[in-house]
Amino acid sequence: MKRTWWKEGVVYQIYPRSYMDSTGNGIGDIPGIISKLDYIKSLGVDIIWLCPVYESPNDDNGYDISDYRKISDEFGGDTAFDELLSEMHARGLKLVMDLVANHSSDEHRWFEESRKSKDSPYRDYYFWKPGKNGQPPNNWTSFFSGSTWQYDELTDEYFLHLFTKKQPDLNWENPKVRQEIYDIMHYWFRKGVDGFRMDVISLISKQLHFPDAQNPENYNKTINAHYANGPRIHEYLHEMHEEVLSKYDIMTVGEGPGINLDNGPLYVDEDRKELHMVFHFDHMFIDNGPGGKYDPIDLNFIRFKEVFSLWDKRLKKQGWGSIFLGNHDFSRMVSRFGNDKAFREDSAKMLAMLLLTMRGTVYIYQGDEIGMTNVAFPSIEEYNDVETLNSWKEAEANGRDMNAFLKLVHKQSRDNARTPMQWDDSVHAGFTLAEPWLKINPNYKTINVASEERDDNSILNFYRKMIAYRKSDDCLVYGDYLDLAPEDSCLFAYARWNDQNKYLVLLNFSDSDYAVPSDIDTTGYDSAISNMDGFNGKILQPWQGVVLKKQS
Ligand code: TEU
Repeated sequence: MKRTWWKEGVVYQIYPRSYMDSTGNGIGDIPGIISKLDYIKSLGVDIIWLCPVYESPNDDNGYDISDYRKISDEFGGDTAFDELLSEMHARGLKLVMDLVANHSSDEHRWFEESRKSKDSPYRDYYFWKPGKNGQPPNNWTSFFSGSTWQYDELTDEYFLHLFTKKQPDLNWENPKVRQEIYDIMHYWFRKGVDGFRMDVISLISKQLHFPDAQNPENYNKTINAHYANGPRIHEYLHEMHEEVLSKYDIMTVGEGPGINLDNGPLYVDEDRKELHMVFHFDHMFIDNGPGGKYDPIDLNFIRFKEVFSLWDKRLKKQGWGSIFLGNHDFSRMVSRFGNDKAFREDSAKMLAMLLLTMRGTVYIYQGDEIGMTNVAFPSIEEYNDVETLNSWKEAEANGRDMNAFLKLVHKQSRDNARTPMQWDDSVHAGFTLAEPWLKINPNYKTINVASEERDDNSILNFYRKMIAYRKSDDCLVYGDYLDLAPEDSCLFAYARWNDQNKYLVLLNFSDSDYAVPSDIDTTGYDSAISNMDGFNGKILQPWQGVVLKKQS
């Protein structure tokens, strides 16, 4: 297994709108991030992944880019970005940007030109099709509700948008489009950026005959059958590798629906020369029913563990994994996988133990290091996320019980992860002096960075301890992994080992004491780190995690 900085590094993800506002307009910005770099460094992380900061009309908060070479003025513009990069490098932190290349904004110059006429030299930068009997070209539905086709009167054709109608899909079949994207990547790499997280990269190659979906109501099936892993995806990524990625010492992590155990290695197998890592969603979509996230099912813990084991096994010889339990698109990790009521602190710490003892590169989402939780705004008016708002409209149109749907919004909305960072207990949580763009979670009076800084036993200080612990032995990064109790309904128990060391990790995912099964032999091990005091080798307290290290 080849050793590299991006395998050993711990990544901290920032959603810039919600991190820190320096100007007093209620919106987080880059100077705000710069003012928090010492805090970020103090966590012990090595890499920051910054969600999009480019110029954008913000229909989807930056995932709709109107100029790929310009940093949005709202975030501080190019000057602020250059300063961020140099301040980060001065502290030994690397910067990974978000590359959103499946689609642009409809306000990008390419699209504005493309719309103008069927003969525009930019027409083929996007997918334009005539309708069928006054209807869209096919029955595909967008990730964010409604048809994926938007009619445009000017030329009497429809254009494709897998996300909102302000996010038209780029046509990667067109070599000029690919070259444009490669040039943009060179531009940022030459500036010194250390990598890209590639947004929905699994969707860039399309099925050009645009077949109707057979089961449009089963959204996951449709994604796999028609949207993801198109026929030329690996050809494009290999080309991107040859033209751009191979020329720099950078890291890449591709994101995407439809990335699964069968095709995952095709993206990340080192010999294939495509990407370094992918974000798959097998554990993140685990509570989605056939109709998607607003048709939820109970979390199956055995399946949850199995996802980690299967992916580890699949990638151990052919690539490298990404370990994460939350990001800006999902509800808060402690609310989903832990217990954010009676055991918030314990379970948040235990989940940190899971993240930081798995094989793969670890990604920590802002706010998880202080145990931030889901929010439950009393009315839909207080939500901002376009996915949430569109799902709401669709549910209304379908005559669903809207009180029940509001409860689903509380559970599933992406805004759970987007409420501003809770820095202290002052007004607006120290995030801004103005009215914030999205309301602060009312629990900021008790859950905030300042109070956790003062408490040696806080979640924050536990994260620092756990990150340092992971880094104390690269067995925890590269060492082998085996689930020791895959059928156990409460316990996640696994071994990590290499030629020098061996660890047992025992995590009690329940609200009760739990006896370690007798076939897990802990003799000859010392308790090395735990999220709470006291472990007698036999009984784990509710949400207790322990890492045991074999005596040498
Ligand atoms: O997300 C891709 C994606 O798969 C999401 O649509 C996901 O299914 C959904 O958010 C789960 O609720 C990426 C970005 O991370 C997301 O923020 C963007 O909205 C989206 O792409 C479009 O660029």
